[in-house]
Amino acid sequence: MGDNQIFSDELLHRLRSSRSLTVLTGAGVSAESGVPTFRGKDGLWRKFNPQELATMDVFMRDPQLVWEWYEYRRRLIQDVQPNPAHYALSDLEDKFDEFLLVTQNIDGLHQRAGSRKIAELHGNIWRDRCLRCDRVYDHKEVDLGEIPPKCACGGSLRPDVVWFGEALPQEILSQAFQAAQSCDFLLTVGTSALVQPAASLPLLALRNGAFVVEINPEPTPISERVNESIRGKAGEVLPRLVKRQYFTTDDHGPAQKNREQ
Ligand code: BV8
Ligand code: ZN
Repeated sequence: MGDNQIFSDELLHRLRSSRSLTVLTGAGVSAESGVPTFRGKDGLWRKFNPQELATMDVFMRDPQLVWEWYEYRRRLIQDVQPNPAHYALSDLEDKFDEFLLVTQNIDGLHQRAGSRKIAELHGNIWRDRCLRCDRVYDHKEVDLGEIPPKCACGGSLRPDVVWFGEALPQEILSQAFQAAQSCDFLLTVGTSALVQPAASLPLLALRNGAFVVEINPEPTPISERVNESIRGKAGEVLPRLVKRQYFTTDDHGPAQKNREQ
């Protein structure tokens, strides 16, 4: 399918003339890096009940079990690499007066692909946080000899991610809402649009008159409501969108950003 069949003239015109782009990503953006999604057929959550494990009360009752689950997930993703979807989004961020990449992902792959303007709604699996003094640690510096590991203050550490029933970090959430309310283009990629409050961001952008485009191989609850829903994989569609949007066919590719080798 040629590019011009995927991207309507209106989509390209609106993206080219946009001064403020907000992107929302979910687990589907990391799927082509080999990171299992939550609800997909290979879903991470097929084997476990995430509503259970990703909660404070299970952690308080059985910190060992929850720590083991996160260690299992860290081992799954420690050797994966960013994929073309991550790099395409990193290429986009300097092309708009205002840009914010709002991610639900906790794998840190956007940062490794060179993205800087990021709001991590659900935290980051490579950080741990003290339950007592809130000090945040780089997971690499945490001694797992004891589970749960201890903070210098003696408190127990937990993964620095947002569990079900927990509030999202206030300043990051308001940054994301602000971006959704003020952007003129919002791209939502690789998310099943089920988890709140992240899932309300595209609808907020629609209400503010932004042009909203979804990229997902499957339909989602918002597919009928966005301006355009593209049935495709992030790693295939995003690089073509970035190329089409900035360069006619005879231009060179986007300037190579300093990328992780
Ligand atoms: C809160 C971090 C309140 C941890 C996560 C009704 C009943 C019960 C609860 C609720 C309810 N309504 C709302 C709630 C609250 C709940 C919620 O939304 N539940 C849902 C399930 C109904 N939300 C919360 O609890 C949030 N907190 O509301 O607090 C509050 C307020 C004030 C004070 C106190 C409390 C907290 C939500 C955050 C939970 N943490 N993760 C961890 O990961 O261990 S959620 C988890 O789901 C991940 O963060 C993930 O990112 C997120 C969303 O999933 P997706 O990213 O969309 O991934 P998924 O697998 O679902 O979909 C992948 C998609 O990719 C698919 O559509 C697939 O088609 C597509 N895809 C596949 N391959 C590709 C692709 N796309 C493109 N390219 C490909 N190649
Ligand atoms: Zn502490």
